[in-house]
Amino acid sequence: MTLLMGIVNVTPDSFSDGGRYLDPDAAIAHGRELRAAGADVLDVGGESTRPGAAAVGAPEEKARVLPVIEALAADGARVSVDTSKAEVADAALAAGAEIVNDVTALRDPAMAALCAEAGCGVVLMHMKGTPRTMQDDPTYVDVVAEVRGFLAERLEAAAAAGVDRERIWVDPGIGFGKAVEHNLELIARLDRIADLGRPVVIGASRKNFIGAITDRPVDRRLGGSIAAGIVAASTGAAVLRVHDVAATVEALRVADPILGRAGPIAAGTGS
Ligand code: HH2
Repeated sequence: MTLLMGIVNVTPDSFSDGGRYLDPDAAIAHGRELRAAGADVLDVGGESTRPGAAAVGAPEEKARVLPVIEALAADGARVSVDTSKAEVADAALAAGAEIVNDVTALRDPAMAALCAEAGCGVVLMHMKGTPRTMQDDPTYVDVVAEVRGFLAERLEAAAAAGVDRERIWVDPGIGFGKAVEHNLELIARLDRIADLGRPVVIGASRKNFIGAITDRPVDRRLGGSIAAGIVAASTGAAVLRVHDVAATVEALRVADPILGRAGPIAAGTGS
């Protein structure tokens, strides 16, 4: 089965849902809703990575994510923390998170050492440049080869730092220093990322390339998000990071058996 990572953004400025779940109770309720809808992992983040977002200090980021992670982990949810700060990751793991989702791919040696020591799961993501600069005319000779090469190098670096390779997922970083055609090419050729031998995560949900193609604002990109996610599952993604869990679960209930990935087909009368 294709796994789903449900997004819980505890931020005032995330690109699609900034400010909606800044209150911890609202974020916890949202996480519970996503889990009830079928999310396998809840990805809790306290700092937006959208181009131009304000930087957040570790104390503020911790204050945002820790109560949410604690409550969701206490429910028995599998939680990942979306952070590139070792201090935040450390506290999040102590609060019950099991996975560190680092959009900078453990480039901070302190983060690599922490993940090795904790024995947690890790998501390594590709980003060209920094969130501030990444969308300033990104260029590649061969985007798939370049992203694959980066992820291969980061996999080796993480393993060399002592992170268990079996606990690593890789992510080409849709929208992180990529023009529309780069995102499309990556999604089309996930087989070349999957051949690194680790599960591939894709975060296409509601992103700008979908808006650029469909001419829809961020709150009307569900159809495009489902299309990108399902195509990604068919080309090699094992995990979809999404905002709209219920609709994606429904789409995967049809797509997974076609891809030969499903358990038994249940529910519905088939009429
Ligand atoms: N995308 C975002 C944030 N974290 N992590 C992974 N592994 N892959 C992604 O594609 C990814 C990610 C950006 O999306 P979102 O969290 O909705 O927005 P923001 O960064 O503005 O909070």
